[in-house]
Amino acid sequence: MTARPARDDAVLVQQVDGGWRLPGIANLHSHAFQRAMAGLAERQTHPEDSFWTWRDTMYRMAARFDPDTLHAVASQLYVEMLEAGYTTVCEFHYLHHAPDGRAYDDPAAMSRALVQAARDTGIRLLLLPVLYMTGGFDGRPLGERQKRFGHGVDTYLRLLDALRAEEEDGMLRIGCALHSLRAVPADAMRAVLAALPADARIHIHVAEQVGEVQDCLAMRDLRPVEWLLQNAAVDARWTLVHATHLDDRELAGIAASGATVAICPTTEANLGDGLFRFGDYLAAGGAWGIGSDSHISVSPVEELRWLEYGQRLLRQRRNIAVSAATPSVGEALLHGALASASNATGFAVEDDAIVLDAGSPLLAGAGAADVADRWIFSGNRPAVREVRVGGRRVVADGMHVARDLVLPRYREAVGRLLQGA
Ligand code: NGQ
Ligand code: ZN
Repeated sequence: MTARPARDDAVLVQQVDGGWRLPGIANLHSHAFQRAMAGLAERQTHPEDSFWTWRDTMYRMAARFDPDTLHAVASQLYVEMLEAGYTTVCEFHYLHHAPDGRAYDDPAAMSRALVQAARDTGIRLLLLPVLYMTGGFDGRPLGERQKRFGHGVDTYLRLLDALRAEEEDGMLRIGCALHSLRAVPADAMRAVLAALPADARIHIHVAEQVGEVQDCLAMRDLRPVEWLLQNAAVDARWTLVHATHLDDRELAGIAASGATVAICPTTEANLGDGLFRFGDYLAAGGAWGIGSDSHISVSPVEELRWLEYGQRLLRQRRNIAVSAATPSVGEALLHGALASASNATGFAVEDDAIVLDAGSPLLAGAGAADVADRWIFSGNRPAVREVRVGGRRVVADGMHVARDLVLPRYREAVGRLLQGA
């Protein structure tokens, strides 16, 4: 399979009655449950707070979920995504079992909660059940709080099979996620990849933290992306999540492979990961998209804006994400994110559209040529007025049609999750 070419020549913005129509945006990386702890990990817990101390806080929250609370939180999240202009979500799902690690009576119960949330809200879902086996590159067993994430290769493949029976009408697909190289031994990775259908989408976290690069070098003699490119047939079916710490060869290798990098700028900033080498990667012709990951922000505007701003701050220059064909940064960013969507998600999403409100002050006097820049780079008022997914109108007047049903259930679920926290 080859990557589809960037759609710089495609019409991006169309004027419609009372607004500006754009294609829907794919959210390439989500851990839905983390929406319930957005803003709750911003207090010092240790003088050297880091990604790893955040992870302890996150694990404490992860331990409290059951299928019911997961459904309530994911439904609210997907409402927020749709209202913000995301029409497809790739759900990187690893809260599989009960907190003590035992499978639920239905081993797919937690996955089904996410499927139900997507159906209830009308977002397209690429569900990526995650294979998670070890607590580190050295193969150590899962920690107490990681037990509910764990699978063997056989039970994992059975989960994928059970869920594939649910695939339907272009709204739900099942892919495969490998949590990370530290969580999946090499032989298990090979066994799972060999068992997947030829067109399965494969997502993996890689090289997000310097510590992970160092551990990989120590245990496997190669950097994580280097190891992955040498040990798996990485191609356009693959999405590499974060890929923050790359040397020049790794960066060129990903770009040449046709894989998509899922960049999650607000989460990567929040967690102190580092800056993805976006300018260099664009120059190498690499495919990329965005993800809201931990959902401290649920806004394609903010992800794209900070993707560009990170490079401006780094390079002390302006207008980085442009091409000869597209001098508008906003348009070039949207084109880039759109170009990777079908490879990364497996959906052809031509039917999905969002309409920006022509009456919004940030679009006063706008013409088709500057709508994208104004949307991405001015202010913070939500401008999405209407959203259609697969022909169904799910957002009208800026509000999701099920907003009032979903929010009370979310409030109640968060109340339960935080009780005694
Ligand atoms: C996750 N999230 O799986 O939710 C990870 C943290 C880990 C991000 N890296 C846990 N943003 O990587 O071990
Ligand atoms: Zn993630």
